[in-house]
Amino acid sequence: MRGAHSLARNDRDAARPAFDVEKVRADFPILRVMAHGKPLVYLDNAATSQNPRQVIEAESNYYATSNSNVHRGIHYLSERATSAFEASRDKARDFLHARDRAEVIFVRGTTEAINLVANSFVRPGLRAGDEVLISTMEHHSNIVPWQLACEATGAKLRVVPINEAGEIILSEFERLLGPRTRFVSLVHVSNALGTVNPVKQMIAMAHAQGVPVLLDGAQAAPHVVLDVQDLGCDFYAFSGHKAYAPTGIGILYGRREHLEKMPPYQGGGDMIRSVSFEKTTYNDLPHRFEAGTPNVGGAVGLGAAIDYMNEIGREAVEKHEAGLLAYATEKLSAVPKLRIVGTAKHKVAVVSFLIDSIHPHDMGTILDLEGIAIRAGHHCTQPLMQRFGIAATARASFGCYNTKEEIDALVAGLDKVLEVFA
Ligand code: C6P
Repeated sequence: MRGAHSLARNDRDAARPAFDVEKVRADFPILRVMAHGKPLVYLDNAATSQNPRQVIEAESNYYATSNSNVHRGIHYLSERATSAFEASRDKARDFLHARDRAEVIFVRGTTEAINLVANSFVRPGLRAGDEVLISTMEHHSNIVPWQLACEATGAKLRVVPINEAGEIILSEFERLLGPRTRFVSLVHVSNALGTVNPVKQMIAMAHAQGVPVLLDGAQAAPHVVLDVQDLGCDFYAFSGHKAYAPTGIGILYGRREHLEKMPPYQGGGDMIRSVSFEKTTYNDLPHRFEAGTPNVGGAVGLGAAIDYMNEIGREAVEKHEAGLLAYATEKLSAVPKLRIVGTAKHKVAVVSFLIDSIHPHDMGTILDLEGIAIRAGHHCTQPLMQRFGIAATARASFGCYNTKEEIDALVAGLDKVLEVFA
């Protein structure tokens, strides 16, 4: 993912002061919360990351000075709201390195983005016997929309297997990409394992067979420098709330040539050009896919989160998080009876683990009393859990503000877990 885009970013990184995690932590008011009387150790960033004050202030400032509906009014506030909303679209375009702002659609999050593509791009062309290809490590959001589309059309859902480390088996992907494959939908980074998939290579393989590809970028967006043109994907989806932005806002990127051919997903205000009872004509891209009043405040917050990530330096954060992953892997591996689930060569800072037969929910509860927030459960990846013959894992997932001291706190918390279950 290196091009002129990244070079410009490298220049910006060189001019920036060195990454200072304490300075970053000071930007996140919630990190000062005491949980059960203990300093909060927030290690559930894959579920939802926290917002820096720059994002909270941008959103609150929007409501204090500009709140209005967008694209509709001709008054002062409406113009301010519209320009703030559209400025965030431009930031999202730069963040993804999309060619054209018309390719950037505001949605509620990854789930809505995938459903939009399943219903509007894939389903109308699916016939009985056609195939949609996904992988074993998909989140339910990237399984169920395809099952619904397949059930409605008689198409088949095919699933690429993974190895014990939690990596997609590329030879199987190649084998499953057949003449009936109509669409491929893949997770860029696994939420449950942390695996970074070789998506650029997989997209090239799919395109060689003429098959378009969607990437579920929910877990990649906050951690990996993105360039949708370099990746070559047809669609890319992510949620703001996992990337230091508010909940209820996300982005669907789609190549213009696809979006132009797609029927609207939802009907309503703003997505039309003219309406009569006889015939309705639709608005231009991207508004055609943004029916109804959007989450303007959320979009403003997402724009501020993108500014924030750029300001602290995306490459610097990647490096910081790689250090956390290496440290967490080493320290957790030394905990007696602990087994890491997901040991791919390329991972982001997500560590799923099991300790003996202790239920992950019990671990989560004991850690919570120590002020440590992790996630325990199937992580909305039940088929992946089945692949490993388990029902759930405990998962620590890290963000730009986490520290090695917090990993030490997690390990100390796990010692308590072991004591309780001794
Ligand atoms: N994963 C987790 O704790 P939404 O809910 O639409 O913002 O994101 C859904 C989603 C889609 N794909 C991946 C890879 C995801 O990780 C998620 C959300 C959270 O892992 C909640 S289950």
